[in-house]
Amino acid sequence: MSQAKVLVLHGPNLNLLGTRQPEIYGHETLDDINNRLYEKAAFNGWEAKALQSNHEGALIDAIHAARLDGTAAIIINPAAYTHTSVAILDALNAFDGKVIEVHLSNVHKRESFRHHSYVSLRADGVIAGLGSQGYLAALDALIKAADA
Ligand code: CA2
Repeated sequence: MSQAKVLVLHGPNLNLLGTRQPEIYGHETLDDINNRLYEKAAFNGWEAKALQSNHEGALIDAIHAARLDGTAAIIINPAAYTHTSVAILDALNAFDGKVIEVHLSNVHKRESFRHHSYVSLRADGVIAGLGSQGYLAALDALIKAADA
């Protein structure tokens, strides 16, 4: 059987992880997080592919590609697009697999404009406030759900 594929999408500014605002977003870089996801996926017989983009359209294109290449699930931290992007919501609504939304910070403890998420209208699960551990928890949940 072919490996289950998971696409990990990181939205705008997350390329800066580990360089600024560690009190909110932690000390790890995006590469650190992606490498841990790749390792966990491989250990469990999954294939993870990560993409960060500062451009809404690039994230949408990646979601469209995932519809066609057998991707089983998407883990997405849409960053600021969480709170603004009907276009990313629409793209995710056209994807048939599982979707887990992850936020490093607890958006509900922050400014009120971060309390609303368009992506949550589609997400099967939402994890916020666990730092980089949230991505691993999301992958863990997907693997366990597929094994169940
Ligand atoms: O908590 C999260 O993961 C967020 O998705 C992060 C977004 C923010 O707009 C969301 O409300 C919550 C911001 C990502 C910015 O990342 C940076 C990382 C390091 C330095 C500066 C920005």
